[in-house]
Amino acid sequence: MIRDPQILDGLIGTVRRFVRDRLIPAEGEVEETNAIPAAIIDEMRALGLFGMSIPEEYGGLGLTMEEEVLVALELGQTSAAFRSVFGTNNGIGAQGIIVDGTPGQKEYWLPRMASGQMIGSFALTEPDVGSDAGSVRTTARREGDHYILNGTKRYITNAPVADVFTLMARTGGPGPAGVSAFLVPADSPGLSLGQPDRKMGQRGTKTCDVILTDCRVRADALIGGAEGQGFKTAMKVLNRGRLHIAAFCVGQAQRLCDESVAFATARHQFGKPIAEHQLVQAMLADCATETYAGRCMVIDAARRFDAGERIIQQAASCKLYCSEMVGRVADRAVQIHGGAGYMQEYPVEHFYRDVRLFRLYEGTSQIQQIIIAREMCAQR
Ligand code: COS
Repeated sequence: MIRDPQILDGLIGTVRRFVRDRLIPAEGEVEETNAIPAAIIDEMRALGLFGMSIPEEYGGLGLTMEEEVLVALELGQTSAAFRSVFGTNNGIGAQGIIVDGTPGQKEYWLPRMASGQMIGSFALTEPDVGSDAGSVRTTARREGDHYILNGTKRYITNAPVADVFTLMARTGGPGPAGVSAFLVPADSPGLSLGQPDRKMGQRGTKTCDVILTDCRVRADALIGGAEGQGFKTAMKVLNRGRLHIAAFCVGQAQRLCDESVAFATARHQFGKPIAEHQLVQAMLADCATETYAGRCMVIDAARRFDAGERIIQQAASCKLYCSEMVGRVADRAVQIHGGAGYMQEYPVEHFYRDVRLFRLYEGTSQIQQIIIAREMCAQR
């Protein structure tokens, strides 16, 4: 659903110019320094990028899913690390509060996240808990007006800079029904951070462990004020997050197509641009076709989301297809560039490493397949 096409066009135009004029030129610096320049983070705040998906009543732009997907298609056209700066505030770090938070939790946290004054992060994964998200081992024990949390959360995006974590911990018996979601301030007594993770790609993105040792949080930190709802909150957050990631993958694929065309038309072999050789044309055509297919499916699923349809299957299909697709596109882009594609002077080199993560986080491809097949069978 697009509320006002003119306003959305204005926003998309602004994001497109920001990506082209500010972010793409800074990609090399981010690769070198493994950090996003502070001036760029300030500009992101000024543009309202931290609060795109936060409702307007809490100071955000209140984008619908379709609008968010269209913006993500633009943001995807530069290094993924830039998105990670504000990605958790729009996505997994804020959506738990938006979908299941109490009015008090919304009023306190959302305006601060929308302005970018505070960073929200999402802490589900643990050293021994990944795909089997319902088996969370971190515990939360009620003690008077507080909960005492113990456990370790792993590979947590934006943990080094976060002000608050949407954190899943066990308050009840085994399985998903025993999991609760908490809003844990980063300065809570007993919370500490691990060393920064050293990753294959997406340089500039900050991740590390979050360690809870008798960490005390107030009882009103429980999202929605009800125990045992945390797994469902996490799943609802991921439904939306998976659509966003899928759209972002399509943006990345589009950039890879553009880089490949630019290279293939400029590079001459056998007396003509390599873009005029049919085997290169085949690779370009496959990239463009798959990118277009991804674009169509994410927009369709986003419209269904906005219409209130159950989109668990579609979100998983989009995440599965688009993350696998951008991997194929990145592989072909490197192939089209030949030896140059292996060199750091060309952006396809780091895009190739960066996009590998999309098949892993917010649910691996195999988890998406399980979700899709389960939904198909449940509908019979
Ligand atoms: N949306 C809404 N509700 C959902 C849901 C979804 N996508 N998936 C499950 N639920 C609900 C179920 O309806 C069920 O509710 P009831 O108890 O009322 O019936 C409840 O949650 C438990 O679901 P289920 O029994 O399916 O739990 P499982 O342990 O079998 O879950 C999967 C399996 C694979 C779906 C889940 O563990 C998962 O998504 N894993 C991947 C986690 C992930 O993405 N990790 C990445 C880290 S975050 S960056």
